[in-house]
Amino acid sequence: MSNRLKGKWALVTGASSGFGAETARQFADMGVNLLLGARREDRLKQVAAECLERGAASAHIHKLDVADTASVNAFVGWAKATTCRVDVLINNAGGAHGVERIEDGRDGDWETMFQSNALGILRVTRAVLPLMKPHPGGIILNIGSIAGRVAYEGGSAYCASKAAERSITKSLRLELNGTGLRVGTIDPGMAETEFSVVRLKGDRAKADAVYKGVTPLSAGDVAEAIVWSANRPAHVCIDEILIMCTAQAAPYKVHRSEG
Ligand code: NDP
Ligand code: 8X3
Repeated sequence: MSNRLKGKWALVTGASSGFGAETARQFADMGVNLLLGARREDRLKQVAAECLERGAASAHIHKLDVADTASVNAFVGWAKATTCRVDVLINNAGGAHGVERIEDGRDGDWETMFQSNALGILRVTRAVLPLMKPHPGGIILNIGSIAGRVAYEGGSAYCASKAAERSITKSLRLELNGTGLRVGTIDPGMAETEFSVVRLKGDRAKADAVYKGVTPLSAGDVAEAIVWSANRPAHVCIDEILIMCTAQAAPYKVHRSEG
């Protein structure tokens, strides 16, 4: 496979674990310069060290809370002081909080999901675009979910926040038409990361049960789809990828083996 990413600058949000960390590692394998953000700086440091070992051209980290405009602007100001360009933006930061039905839902959970999964993408994209527009051929990939396409019980706010991601991606694709910048969404189904531990408020046993009897996607599987999309030639835009493990045919249709 041709490596069109060597020496390019990639900014990854939510790079401290899961898809974001693995995407950073796979970009590192291709000799990319990395700008990595998340709230847990200790974890970012660890990921950056691994990326340098794996061949990243450079790996820079800075604290980022995508739910806070001031934090996003400070992060992008730092990125601008580090480099004059961003070629690849991966809007990955986010997650789910709670599995309650609407009648039992909590304001805090709903607000957190919309802040990170929907408004976070808007904030980060607005701030980063000036670093991308002078460089046609760049790409913005937002991380959506099967949940943004199919609603399920107990997922109302999460599904809605990912449906918002889908609409934001489509609007951005239209707005950037003619600039040479590409825009797409990568929509995974169930993948074993810290996602379920976060969603289930740290209950590890319940989180493990989500994947019982299934071989779910790994962070590596999803990162491969992200990196492959980013590595297409400049005239090719992968608008969307829906990626699920073989055992999952829909959010609520998962075949589990016994034992
Ligand atoms: P993880 O929990 O492993 O990773 C989530 C990442 O997002 C962490 O790096 C976390 O960093 C970061 N993050 C969360 N909130 C914020 C915030 N406010 N500001 C900055 N960073 C933030 O889960 P995944 O890797 O699975 O999730 C990544 C994305 O993929 C999410 O958008 C999720 O909704 C989506 N997704 C996940 C699926 C799955 O089944 N795993 C399937 C489909 C989509 P930190 O806490 O350090 O800030
Ligand atoms: C995460 C996948 O099916 O839990 O976005 O909503 S699912």
